[in-house]
Amino acid sequence: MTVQPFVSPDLIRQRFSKAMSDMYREEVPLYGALMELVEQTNRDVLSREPGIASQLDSTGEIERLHMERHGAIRVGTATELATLARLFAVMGMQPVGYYDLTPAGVPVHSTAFRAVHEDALQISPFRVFTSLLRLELIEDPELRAFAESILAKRSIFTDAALRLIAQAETAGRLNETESQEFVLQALETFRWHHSATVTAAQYQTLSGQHRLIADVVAFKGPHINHLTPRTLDIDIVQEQMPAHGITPKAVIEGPPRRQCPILLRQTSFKALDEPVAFTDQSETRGSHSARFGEIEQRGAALTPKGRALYDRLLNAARDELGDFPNEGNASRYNTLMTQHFGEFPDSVDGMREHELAYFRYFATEKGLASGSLGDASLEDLLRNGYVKAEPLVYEDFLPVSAAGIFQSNLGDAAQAHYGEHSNRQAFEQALGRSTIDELGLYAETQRRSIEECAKVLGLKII
Ligand code: OOG
Ligand code: NI
Repeated sequence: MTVQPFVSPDLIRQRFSKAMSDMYREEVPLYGALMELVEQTNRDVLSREPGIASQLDSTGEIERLHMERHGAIRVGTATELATLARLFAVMGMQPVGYYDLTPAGVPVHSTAFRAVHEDALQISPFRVFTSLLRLELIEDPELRAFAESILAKRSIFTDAALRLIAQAETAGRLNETESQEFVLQALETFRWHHSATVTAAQYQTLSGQHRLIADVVAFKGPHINHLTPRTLDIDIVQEQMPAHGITPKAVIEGPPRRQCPILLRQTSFKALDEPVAFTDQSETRGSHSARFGEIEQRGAALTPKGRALYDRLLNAARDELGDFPNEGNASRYNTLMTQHFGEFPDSVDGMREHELAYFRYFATEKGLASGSLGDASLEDLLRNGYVKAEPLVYEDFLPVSAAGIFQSNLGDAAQAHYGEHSNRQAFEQALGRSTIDELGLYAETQRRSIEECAKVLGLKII
């Protein structure tokens, strides 16, 4: 008997991300059209702007760009969330961050499953924004009990997936055959189902409470609701979407356009109406809209100070707008954002000087060729061109933007008022573990890059 080699969790994640993308492209052809538009735009940007190309080259991001994407799902129970955490762990994905969407009228709280080390992110940066429905926010006790009973009956994982998760946990890893089977079985959880688990009337009642509740409760599983490729110029994609038969949402979420991109900018196209069969129908005579398309542009991860500045400027622009951004006020919103963000330094040096962003430091050719450098400080090394700083890419999400993405797909009618209900503790209890603080991860990556510079330049400390 030949012994099969084990497959690393990073490689399983890379394969899973590809399998998911292939499945979604087949199910939602507009996603394929969007991917082509993004690929073309990225090619154009790289050939037009050699500065961006060489920056992405030096950080290694150029190699992950074509496979970079995130998805999103919504689950209904604590057990579903906890089992998902175990499934994602097989692929080296940990829950990072806590997002409360209730202030924006969406009855969920969320985390992002993703790889946490820069080396692992380099192999596959695949992330899944995962939301847990907060049934306790349904006011009508009868409806809440009904939703709970429907959810209690479903099992969103195949038996083989559960067996392979348990095996990966006991053995510590999976071999080649098991990994291939795992990818196929895990994919089943995210598949779209044309048949609902409730009658047409029950669907209407759930949807009447909140469209999101119907989306989670009325189906067999947490269908992936979008997959998002990463573009190097989101304004171009936004502008060109209509010519490709894709209608974008009114505004791009996140910071305005800048020389030095920060955090995350996102736009999406509206969810499609898709035929479904309710349990009292023999054919697909009903319809449900859940699945949409989104694109993102990623920039620098911000320090707590940078993030506080971002939040302040975003809130100031939104307060001045006086309403949610929409078709009618989009151009005023963009103007206000640009005006307010004039206060945010827009250069690598400016952001470093004010400690607004995290950076990765790389020894330069000059540094490597320089022989003994004595006791140089990081600032000395930078000034003399022995080391260079590149902004560390933001790997996470933004709650206000996420709410905007949810809302553009749920329609304005879906805006409910839940007040402030942040409950990280309840979320983590459901998850079965704590979520990881993303800021700590960025600080560690930055520190490791400084240590690496010290090592290759032969310095004890910098
Ligand atoms: C998730 C929406 C949030 C993002 O990229 O911020 C999101 C959802 O609709 O389930 O995907
Ligand atoms: Ni998204």
